[in-house]
Amino acid sequence: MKKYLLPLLIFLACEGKEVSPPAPVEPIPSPRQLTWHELEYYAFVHFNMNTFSDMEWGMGDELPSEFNPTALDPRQWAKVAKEAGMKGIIITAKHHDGFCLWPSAYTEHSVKNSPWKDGKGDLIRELSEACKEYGLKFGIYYSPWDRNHADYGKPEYITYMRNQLTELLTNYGDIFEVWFDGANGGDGYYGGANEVRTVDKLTYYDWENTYNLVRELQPGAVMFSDGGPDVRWVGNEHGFAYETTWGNLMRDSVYAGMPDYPERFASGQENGTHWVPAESDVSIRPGWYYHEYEDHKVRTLPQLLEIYYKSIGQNSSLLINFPVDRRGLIHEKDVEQIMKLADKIREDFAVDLAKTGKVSATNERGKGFEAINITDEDKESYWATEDGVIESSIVLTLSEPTLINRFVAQEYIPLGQRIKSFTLEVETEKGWEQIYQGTTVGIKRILRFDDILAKQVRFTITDAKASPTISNIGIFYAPKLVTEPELIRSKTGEVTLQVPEKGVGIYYTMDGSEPNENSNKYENPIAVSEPTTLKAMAFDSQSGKKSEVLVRHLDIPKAKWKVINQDEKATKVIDEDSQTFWASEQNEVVIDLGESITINGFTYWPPQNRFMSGVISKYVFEGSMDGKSWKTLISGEFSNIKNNPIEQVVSFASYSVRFIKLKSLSTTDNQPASFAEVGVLTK
Ligand code: FUL
Repeated sequence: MKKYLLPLLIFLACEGKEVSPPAPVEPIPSPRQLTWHELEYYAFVHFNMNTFSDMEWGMGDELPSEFNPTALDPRQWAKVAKEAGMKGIIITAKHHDGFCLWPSAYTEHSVKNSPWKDGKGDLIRELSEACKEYGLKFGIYYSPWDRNHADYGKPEYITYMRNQLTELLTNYGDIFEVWFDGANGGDGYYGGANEVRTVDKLTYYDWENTYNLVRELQPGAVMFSDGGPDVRWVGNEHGFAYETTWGNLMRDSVYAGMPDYPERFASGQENGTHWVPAESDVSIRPGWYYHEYEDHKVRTLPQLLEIYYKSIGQNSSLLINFPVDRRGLIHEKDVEQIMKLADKIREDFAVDLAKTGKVSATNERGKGFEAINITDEDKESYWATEDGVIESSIVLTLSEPTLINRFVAQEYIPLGQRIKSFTLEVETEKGWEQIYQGTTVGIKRILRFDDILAKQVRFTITDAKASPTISNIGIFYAPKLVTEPELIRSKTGEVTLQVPEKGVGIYYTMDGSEPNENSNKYENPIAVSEPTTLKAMAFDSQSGKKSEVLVRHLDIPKAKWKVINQDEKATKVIDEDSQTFWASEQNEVVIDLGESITINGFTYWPPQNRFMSGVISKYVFEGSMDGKSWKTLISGEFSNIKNNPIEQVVSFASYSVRFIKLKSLSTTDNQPASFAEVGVLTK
């Protein structure tokens, strides 16, 4: 008996010893934030007055009678979101123009005075019920900025805002997220029907008490704004988080609508004091609201996939917006694209190769924290190292050499975000090769790399705040996509088409028909001398796979155009390249079209560089026959252009001109107006 005692004691000591979990690294997520993290992917819907006024930011003087959807069906929205794999919907209950989608008792500016359902409708109720029916969470977007309300800017408006929030948060069941938009017209560049322009965004809204109200009425809801308090803006409207993305934030230094927020806080902060994770918001079209002229600009599958990998794959949640159309439906094209994304994500992550291999680690904390926990289905089980052991590796040995190109890692975030840097190595026939070096991991990190035939994969944590904790690792092979052609046009009107992959053919049409592999094969640049719709696709004859179709409406060429301003760099305004720009000290650009032309609109690309100085927010567009006497053809504002610097398309009644002038009345940063590209519409 004695001879067995010692080994038995050793066995019990090793196997049975309870090991305590690693101490948390503060800050850590609250239970409501952990529930929210699970959602990962959900929908935004922008639908209200702007849908009917064709604007991005209404002025607040629109009439409720304009709100008149013909086939409104929130159940269609819920069905689409559900089938796309999204977990909830957030609706613009009130946008900057102040129009309310529910019959608020505190304003006349709502659905109750619209023709929709004879004023008896309540869209917030209908959508909340549709979400329930489809098993989706329901969230509310509420714009603090209000261009309609007469008290905006005064203390009375804060009472109004809280009364409305009380309506929204008590009458429609559980709310998972309250979205407070920080936009406020850029501090003085805009005006509205009734607003006073002098609010101090730091103090005016008395956020603390508004937050308390939301907590009291919906304790389970997270609140979103630039600075949280629970979820933060990712700092851009492209839907991209960053290589380094922390859940931590110096929350007390941030407030909603801070002008320098993107530069300072969008990535979070390694030493941030509070857990305020990132949410990436992006629209499926260039604008947030529906505009018919964007029907051919719905994001392509490669673009949507890029968004998926740069948001969910970089420690952020993803909020994709549907600009519901005037019927009150998610447009067919948007449905088609979001379903393609859903299918592709399913395809990319269909088989987890990590699950079929063997797992080992250079260090294990002990019982309950073994490496094997990273491949089980239980998100509560995780691998951890002993205290003080930071540099450590997980090795996954595949059952046979296998082609891979995706790697997923997830930290066990209830104990805080810990990893500061890591590497990924792959063992091939030729030995070990480092294929990735990165910084943060967080709730989920997805790495993409070229196809590689792997025998083993090694994930090494090279630096962390404390012993790392990993709840999941995955290895995948994502089949290739054929990317649609890119179109480049020269000043003379010539069009070049190109694709990144070699050996892929490009086919196009110029008569509006859908291109296929039997259409014109692109060989040399195409001369396009009049307004034309060009459609092109790429076809990989080896795999038989096709790209999506590129659709571009090309207007007249700029061959004869000359910029009149005396600065040789000014030609950048008409070089057909939106990446180059010119800043005008006179805050205007004057262009000679070389002949008299009937135009019915103009286009403006703001500068696309990182700092985007001189983005025009208010403009006047003039026309002239002789370059001396000018007529104003249209004036107005470019709404939301700072956060969403897309091409602006402005239409007006036809007019014959030889000269055009785009004049800036204000820019978003008070710097001289910058022009990346100016064009005209003639069709
Ligand atoms: C921005 C707003 O100004 C846009 O109109 C849109 O609602 C977007 C989601 O947030 O700040």
